[in-house]
Amino acid sequence: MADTKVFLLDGGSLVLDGFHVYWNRGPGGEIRFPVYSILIEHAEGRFLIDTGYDYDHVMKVLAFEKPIQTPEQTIPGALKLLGLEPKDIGVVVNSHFHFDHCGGNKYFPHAKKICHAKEVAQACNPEPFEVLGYSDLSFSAEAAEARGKTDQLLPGTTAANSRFEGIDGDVELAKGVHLIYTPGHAIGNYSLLVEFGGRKPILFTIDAAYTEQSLKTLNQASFHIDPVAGVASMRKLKALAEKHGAELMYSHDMENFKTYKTGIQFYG
Ligand code: 5PN
Ligand code: ZN
Ligand code: ZN
Repeated sequence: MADTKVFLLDGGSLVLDGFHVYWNRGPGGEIRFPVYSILIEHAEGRFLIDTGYDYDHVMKVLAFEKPIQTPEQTIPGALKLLGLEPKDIGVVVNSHFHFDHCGGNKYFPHAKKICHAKEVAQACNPEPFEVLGYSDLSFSAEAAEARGKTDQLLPGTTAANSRFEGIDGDVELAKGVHLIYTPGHAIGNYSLLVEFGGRKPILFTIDAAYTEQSLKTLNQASFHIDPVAGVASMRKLKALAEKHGAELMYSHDMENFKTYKTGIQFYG
């Protein structure tokens, strides 16, 4: 059986204030942070976890986040570095539907799509304080229609080819690839644990903990639906990393990201 490989697709960067990254703690001031997607080459298929942000969407709706994204940092561009095209991806999983995790979904009408069972409904009808987070609706004809934003849909995106299979709780996506239910940041947030034949596991916190500092201090981002659940999810991740002897990797931590393998380098 072929060994599992994990590639990180660099998706560019954004800026937030320190009080958004570190809720009620700060310090304030601009923090530029990375956005990336996770490609898993597995004996059971090619799985893409998240699809980054769409530059034009961010410039139109959240220009204050100052996006920087080269052509190689778009989803098609990052796949091309690996000699791949969107059609080569069989399964797309979204950790949640904040705009910086679903912006490239539009390139995968052919793929099987998976998310938490409550996440599409949340994008269709977000809490008032979640509206900006769930602002890119190009991933789902259903959500775009529910929010009156069908202008965001790429021609060819239909209810049928943007449908999601809903899951709940911890789920083994493929052998040794575990989706870890970590609600709080989003109603249906997932983290990801990947086991390998020849190296220690990697636990991707995704947005349950933006940075190493977030997890260390149990201090989540200011964007969340249930902060108490968010703290419990961070404790769950700490315990899981300990149990598996896993290396922790964070979703939006520039200092750590600079040490991560990207492009043609991989884990596995
Ligand atoms: C990067 C970023 N910026 C704004 C929001 C938001 O309003 O909810 C989630 C989120 C983000 O991840
Ligand atoms: Zn998020
Ligand atoms: Zn995020």
